[in-house]
Amino acid sequence: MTSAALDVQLHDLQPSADDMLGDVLEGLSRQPKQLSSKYFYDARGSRLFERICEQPEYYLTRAELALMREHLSQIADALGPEVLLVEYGSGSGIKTRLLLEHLHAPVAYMPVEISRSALMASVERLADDHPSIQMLPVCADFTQPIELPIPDRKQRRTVIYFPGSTIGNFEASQAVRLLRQMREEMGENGAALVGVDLLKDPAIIESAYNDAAGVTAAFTLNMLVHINRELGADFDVDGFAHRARFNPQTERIETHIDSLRKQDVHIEGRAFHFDAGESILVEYSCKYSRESFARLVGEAGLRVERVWTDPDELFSLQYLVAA
Ligand code: AVJ
Repeated sequence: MTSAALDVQLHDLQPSADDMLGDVLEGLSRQPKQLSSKYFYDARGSRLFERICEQPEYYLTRAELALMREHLSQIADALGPEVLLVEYGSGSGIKTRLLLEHLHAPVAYMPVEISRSALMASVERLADDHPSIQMLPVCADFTQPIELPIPDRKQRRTVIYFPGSTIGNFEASQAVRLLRQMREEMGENGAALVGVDLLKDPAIIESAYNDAAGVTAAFTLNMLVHINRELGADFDVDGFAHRARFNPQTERIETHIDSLRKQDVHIEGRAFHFDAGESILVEYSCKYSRESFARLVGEAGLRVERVWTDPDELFSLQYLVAA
């Protein structure tokens, strides 16, 4: 069997395996309790996230795809020919495919992803369909500064692609840090293409994180299932509930896991007490106006060159260059 995927060279920066036990013990010792949203994503969590994207209330994915389909030729023209496309996270397929198919002679596709298996799976799917685009998978934590490998053919410009409103998971100060790092990695002549969910009627936003079928609730509580399996904890999942509310002051969805009763949870011989109603903060999903995102970007030494949106202005794709 011959396959383009077999020739793909992995650029392994050997990201330090995250210390899940240390992290979880520390987060549950805080007041209020807090756990990182990265612990949603075991195999089941990733499947549940894909199902969230299909729920009628979760407009983000549909709106982002719609705006891309509508504006692809403009997007490709803005990026220009012979780009090195660097993606933060491994391309979940369809959006990345759309871009690669419409870009003008891209020199290489470089997903940066901490999970070696997710990284290689995504590249293998793309390699056979795009034999003329060099696949340069980088195993690394994209939140840390990285030295990008050099493609065989020299790029005219480096473009960092960060779709899906993942930027919304970062608090403002962290988001600025990440944008500054993007500016470093893309260079003076580079650009970034960032998917950003827009502020809108809070009822629409809240329902996206509280779908009627309960998929988001299952996704949220799966974090406890994941921690039980990975760390031998004894969370009684039925004793907790998902709660996602839009905070109008901070303009973000704040997702919590609430304890339904007074209870204790044990991890590695340590006990963590929960009062009835006590919660664990597990995720922020920040929403931006065009103005508030432009301000954020400005703090990172970037400026917004173009914004594409879907017809209902639910979601935006922001094209950023050095200020
Ligand atoms: C993948 C981070 C963009 O915040 O909307 C979806 C994750 N959480 N439903 C988001 C998520 C609950 C999602 N991001």
